[in-house]
Amino acid sequence: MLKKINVLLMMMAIAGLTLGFSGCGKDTADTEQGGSQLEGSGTTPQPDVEEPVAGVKEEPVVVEEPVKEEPVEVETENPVEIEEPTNIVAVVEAKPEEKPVPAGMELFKPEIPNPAFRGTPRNSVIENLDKTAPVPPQFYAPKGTKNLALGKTVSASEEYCSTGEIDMITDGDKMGTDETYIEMAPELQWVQIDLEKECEIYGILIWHYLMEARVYNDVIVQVSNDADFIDSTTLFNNDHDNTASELGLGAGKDKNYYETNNGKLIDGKATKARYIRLYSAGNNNSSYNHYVEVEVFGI
Ligand SMILES: [Ca+2]
Ligand SMILES: [Ca+2]
Repeated sequence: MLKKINVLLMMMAIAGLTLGFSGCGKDTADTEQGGSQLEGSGTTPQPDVEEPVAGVKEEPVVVEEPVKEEPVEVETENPVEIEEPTNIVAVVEAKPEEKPVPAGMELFKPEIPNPAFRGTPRNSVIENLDKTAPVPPQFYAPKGTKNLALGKTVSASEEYCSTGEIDMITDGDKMGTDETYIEMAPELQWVQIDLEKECEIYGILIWHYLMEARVYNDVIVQVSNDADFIDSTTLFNNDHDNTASELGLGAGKDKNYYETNNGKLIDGKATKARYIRLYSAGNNNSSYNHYVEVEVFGI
C-alpha cells in the first residue's frame, strides 16, 4: 500500500514538473520577442509611413525628364583650310561681290548657256595658258546697262561662212548645238559689230564654240568709233608671240584660255566706241574660226 502511494506521488511530481517547464518556455519566447522590438526601435528609427486614405486618390508624381544640354560648338579663330592638290597654278581674282559696290553701279551677271561639251577633252600643250578656273561672268556697270549688240549688224573679214550666217553672232541664241555656231575661213579673221552710235562699253562677252573645250589663237578685241579701225583701242590681246604681226599691235600681254559655257568676259573699261572688232586665228583643234554669240554690255 505504501509502495503504491509513493508511485502515485512520484507520478504526480513528474506531471507537475512537466507543466512547470511548459510555462517557462512560453515566458522565454515572449521575452526574446520583446527584446528584438527594443533593439529595432533603438538603433534605426523607421520613417512615418502615411497609410493611404480610402477614397482619396494620390496625385501622380510627375518626374521631369532631365534636360539634355546641346553640345556647345567652339569656334576656332582663323580655321586653316587645306587646299586640294591641283594643277591650277594661277590665283583666282577676288569676286566683285567681295568688293564695295562703286557708287552708281550695279553688279551684272549675264545669263550663260548650259554646258555642252561632248566627247573626251583634247590633250593639248598650250603656251601662255591661263590656268585660272573659269567662273561665270559678272561685272559692275551703271544702272541701265544692257546687251547693246543684240540684233545689231555684223560684218566680217569674209562675206560668207562655210557654216551658218554671220548675223548669228548677235541673234541672242547661244545654245551649244550644231545649228548655233558659224565657221569662218582659216587663219587670222575678224568679225565686227556696229552698235549704230557711240556707247559706253563695260563688258564684252564672247562664246566661240560650246561643244568642246578649245583654245582660240590670237584673240584680239578692239573698239573704235572708226569702222576701219584706223584709230582704235585694244581691250584684249593674247597673241603673245606676235604671229598676228600684220596688225602692227606687237605681242599681246593677255593669256590663252580654255573657253567654257561661261564664255570669255573682256573688260570694256567704260571705253566710248561704236564698233567692236574681234580677231582669232583658228584654235587648238583646227585652223578654222568659230562664233556662237558676242554680247556687248554698255549704255
Ligand atoms: Ca548666236
Ligand atoms: Ca599668236
